[in-house]
Amino acid sequence: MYTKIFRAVIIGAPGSGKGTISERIVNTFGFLHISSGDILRQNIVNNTDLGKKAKQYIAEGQLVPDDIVTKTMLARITEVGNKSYILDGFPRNSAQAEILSSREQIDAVINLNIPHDVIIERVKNRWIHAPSGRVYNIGFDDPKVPGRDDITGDRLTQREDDKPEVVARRLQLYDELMGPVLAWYGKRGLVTSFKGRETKEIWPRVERFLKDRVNMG
Ligand code: G5P
Ligand code: MG
Repeated sequence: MYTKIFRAVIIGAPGSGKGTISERIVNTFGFLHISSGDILRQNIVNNTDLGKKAKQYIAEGQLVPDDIVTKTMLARITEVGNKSYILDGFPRNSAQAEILSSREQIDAVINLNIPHDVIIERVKNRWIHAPSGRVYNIGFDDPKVPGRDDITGDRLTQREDDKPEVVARRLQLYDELMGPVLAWYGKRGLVTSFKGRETKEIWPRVERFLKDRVNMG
């Protein structure tokens, strides 16, 4: 058991490995993973009002309007209550960062710094099981049976926003909007950056970083 609640934000470009690293944090430290993209995609699969509103923005690589996402994410954080968590995909711009900081005390910002050429190659090979959100990658994290989800055997699909032209837009938007957010957290001494080309070199450093900070009860 961890005695202190630890609230972390993970930041990184599309395809930088936020989901992959978060999953390892969940398995090693027992944090909850709160991913705005996963929540939005789940709502699209379930065809909820939120899903219907978000679908087109996501397909085009644009941000879903702030008010909708912020409301959803703050509600999820409230629901989680007093538990350690890792926030992935939120905040996504300065307005969201300010609202979050007015509500929550963030302990650390983990910044994944992966070169764009690596990212472009990775997302071409990303396959997902949309109903569950499970993610695979050909050559890195292959499904047991090619093209099929490990658990259900359902056919895998590619994310609508992983088309090359949409990825280019997402990367550009990321640089534009997240530069100021990183600077804002940086000024408060919260950012630790992890630079590299592969998760296998990044993860041990993130694990060490958290082990040094998270109090073990
Ligand atoms: P998301 O869902 O937040 P992005 O664009 O921030 O999407 P994404 O694409 O989910 O981020 P990731 O989680 O950083 O990427 O990366 P990942 O899935 O872990 O890894 C990418 C792939 O590489 C995977 O297939 C993985 O298996 C593989 N991989 C990992 N490590 C390695 C490695 O070492 N080697 C190799 N070969 N492969 C590896 O947001 C989506 C959309 O939702 C909306 C927006 O429209 C956004 O575009 N949205 C919001 N809108 C407004 N405000 C918000 N706060 C919003 N949040 C989401
Ligand atoms: Mg992700």
